[in-house]
Amino acid sequence: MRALVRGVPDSIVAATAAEGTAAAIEPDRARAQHRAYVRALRAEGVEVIALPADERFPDGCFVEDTAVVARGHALVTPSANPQRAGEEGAVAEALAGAGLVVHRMADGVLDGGDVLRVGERFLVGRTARTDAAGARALARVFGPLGFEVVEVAVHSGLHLKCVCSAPRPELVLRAGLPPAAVLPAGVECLDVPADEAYAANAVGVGGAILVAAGHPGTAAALRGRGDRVVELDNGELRKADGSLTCLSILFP
Ligand code: CIR
Repeated sequence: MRALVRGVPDSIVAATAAEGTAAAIEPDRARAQHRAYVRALRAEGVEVIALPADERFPDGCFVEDTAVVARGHALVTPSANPQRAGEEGAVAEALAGAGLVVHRMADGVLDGGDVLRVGERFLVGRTARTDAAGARALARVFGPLGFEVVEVAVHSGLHLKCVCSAPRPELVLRAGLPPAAVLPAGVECLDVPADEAYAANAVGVGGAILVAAGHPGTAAALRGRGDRVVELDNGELRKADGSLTCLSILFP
């Protein structure tokens, strides 16, 4: 497995944050948390491709939003957030350098944080960041590669994956969404405790699941099922509405 990540700039204090909390970020602490995330990926055998921080992009470390990757192809996705315009340039170059076929969108917007891959299906959240044209672009690129694209209405929050993830292909961790009806047969849902919605965003790598620290119910539920859980403090990046999946683009 490989992971593309991007460093945390000092300008992260100007990152977009719904609650206006980014200004309270301590960049050095955020960088330390980001380094711990990268160390955890490496510890699970992931080869990390690290782009340097770019001060022009306060939200740049949240690389997940800039591309969707599967089966050797990458769809590079422009953001509806004007402050994030241009982030995708260096990401596209790096993905092409890693040997992926890179596709661009002719129109529309999409954030990777709205795209949940579950097996051969992409669930795409319709949010302020992802429109119908974005969802169509996803289907255009990944349909011929064997994927089905299913839209999911998201009525609150930034992205679909703020409340769910698929840390293993047959396991969806969720806090409300997605509805079970949109999941492929054989996929199991694990609902996180009501007061641990943030922990529904977890990363499966190697033999482990990376979970945001401070969510003991979620960690215990996963451990109880036999999963190895690595807890990571993501508190500074969370102040900019970041979660764990958003810090990397994972591909074989
Ligand atoms: C933004 O508003 O775009 C960033 N501050 C946070 C992006 C988080 N992305 C993600 O969870 N996929």
